[in-house]
Amino acid sequence: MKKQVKEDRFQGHDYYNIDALLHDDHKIARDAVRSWVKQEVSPIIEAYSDKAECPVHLFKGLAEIGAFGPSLPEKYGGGGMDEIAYGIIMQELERGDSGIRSMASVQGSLVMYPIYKFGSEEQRMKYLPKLGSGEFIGCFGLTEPDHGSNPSGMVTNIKDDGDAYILNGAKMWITNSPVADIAVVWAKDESGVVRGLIVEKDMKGFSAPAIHGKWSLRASITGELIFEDVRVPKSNVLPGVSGMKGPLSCLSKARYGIAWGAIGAAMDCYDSALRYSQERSQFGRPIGQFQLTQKKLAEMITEITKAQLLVWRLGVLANEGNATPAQISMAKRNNVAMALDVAREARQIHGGMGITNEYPVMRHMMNLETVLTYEGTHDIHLLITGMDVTGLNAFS
Ligand code: TGC
Ligand code: FAD
Repeated sequence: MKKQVKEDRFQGHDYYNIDALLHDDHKIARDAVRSWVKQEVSPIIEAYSDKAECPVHLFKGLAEIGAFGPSLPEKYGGGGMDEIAYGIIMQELERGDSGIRSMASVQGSLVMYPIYKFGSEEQRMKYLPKLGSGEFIGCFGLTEPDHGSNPSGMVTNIKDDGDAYILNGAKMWITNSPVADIAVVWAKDESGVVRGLIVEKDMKGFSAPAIHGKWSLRASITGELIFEDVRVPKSNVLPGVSGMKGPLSCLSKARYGIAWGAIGAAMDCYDSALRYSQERSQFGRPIGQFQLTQKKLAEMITEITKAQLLVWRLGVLANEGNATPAQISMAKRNNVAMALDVAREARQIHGGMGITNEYPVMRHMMNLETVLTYEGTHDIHLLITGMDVTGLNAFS
């Protein structure tokens, strides 16, 4: 017999009436994405996570709701909205699943953004409309097998060959790579300067095998990028940037979205735990009546509220063009760790049921282990804050 899909009873939580700080456009975007997630993601996400498969059919729907590059100009396939709208959309997607938010983060912030920001007009017009509409899937290759937290040590390289470059090397842990049509790849030129290239899937010598065996982000597909003498036309090099500033600027854009996204996962765990605490009885009363359960729930909503205020202010700064990379690091680190703590506490409130896929908490908890690591680990972001406040660099 086919298993009945449980109804998604999620309700948003806004303890400090942060809604009053939002514009109508923000609330419209939030409500539209929330109902899309209830309709398209919640009914299938446990099954896709269970079989460790990416629901690639959702790329088109994500495009239709404007999840790819919400704050990029409409002319270039974006949504033409502000940074707060971008954040709220990521929050609602990650409420569904971190892997679904990842699909949007990579496409919008790590592929469309560098082509928009650093690409030629020809590159923009060739790739951005197709990426924005979901016709093309993109991926972002920075991390290498031996260079994760320290991407500037990368060994992937390009050598001049007339009207093209010859690309060699390998990238590791690349979201969407096995299903991608194009990859934005960061490689060193013969002078050791980092350049960005757009590599197309059919280029000879390029392959993107999948990585299997993940216990986290199971509904997201992850792979490698392998380049064996790939001839990349010079017209595919991003002309507008050289050096680590290129990839790191993209990371700032994506980390900002993750700072919002993590709140979505936390809210879903809190919402499920709150409802469970009211519906589940032990010792003749709802478990929510026990002080120890109330302590967990009270601390969860306190931390969620603090995180909401943090990203709201960060969003205002981002809209003014004043959010610094270090401020973004602080928010990414704080909010992802907060969400993981909330997921762990919510798991306890659900008792044994918390480890099953009847409830979303264990899936969020496992996903958040990746989110804590990618886009800069928890400790790397701490060191970025440390460097910002002391002026002393712990990395060199
Ligand atoms: P450093 O010497 O500090 O800086 C080089 C240049 O870049 C500038 N910069 C930034 N610009 C924008 N945003 C940022 N976040 C920036 N950080 C630095 C900087 O001002 C400088 O500019 P200029 O003009 O002086 O040249 O660079 P470094 O190589 O020493 O970097 C240090 C460190 C450790 C902070 C950096 O390497 C780092 O952040 N490491 C973490 C690696 C990381 O986050 N990898 C993520 C890979 S992508 C990913 O995980 C995608 S998952 C997607 C998904 O599925 O959702
Ligand atoms: P390492 O850098 O080897 O770190 C291992 C440990 O050492 C960590 O705890 C780290 O904090 C610690 N450490 C390292 N250096 C220091 C230091 N100086 N001081 C203190 N502690 C330190 N990358 C991409 O380019 N594109 C993608 O699309 C992408 N998607 C991903 C999807 C998934 C599912 C995962 C798991 C990763 C993805 N990544 C992607 C890679 C991700 O960004 C890296 O995993 C991350 O940056 C950490 O690198 P690493 O795994 O090599 O760990």
